Amino acid sequence: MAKDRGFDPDCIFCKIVAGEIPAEIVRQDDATVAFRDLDAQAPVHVLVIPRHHVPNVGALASERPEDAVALLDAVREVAAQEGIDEGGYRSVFNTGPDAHQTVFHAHVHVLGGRAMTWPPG
Ligand code: D5M
Repeated sequence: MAKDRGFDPDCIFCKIVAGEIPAEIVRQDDATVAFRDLDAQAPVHVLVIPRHHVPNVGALASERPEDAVALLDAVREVAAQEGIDEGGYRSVFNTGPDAHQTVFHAHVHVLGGRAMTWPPG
């Protein structure tokens, strides 16, 4: 598929959206896909991503605000589905290298199932 603003053939998360590489998908809708993080940092660790390729959540909010809302809605639904909504959960957007962003396709980490500490490292 040709590279366009919505799909980057070199992006691992675009490949998950396209079904080109496997992932344990727990939820999906027209705008988002949610799947388990390969490097889980908590008993529940799900990544929620927009289907459309943008490099980070700020770009998503400015370029596709409707997808940003869908992403937040999906976080709430994943938390309920995973049974972590009552105990509480953390939603993390890493933006840029200093924040330890390693995959430059917008995503939110949804972590739960254990007590979190603050401040984060
Ligand atoms: O988070 C990027 C996250 O993406 C990191 O926690 C590992 C995870 N990851 C990377 N590749 C995969 C695949 N193929 N499946 C599931 N999870 C994956 P960041 O905020 O960029 O550091």
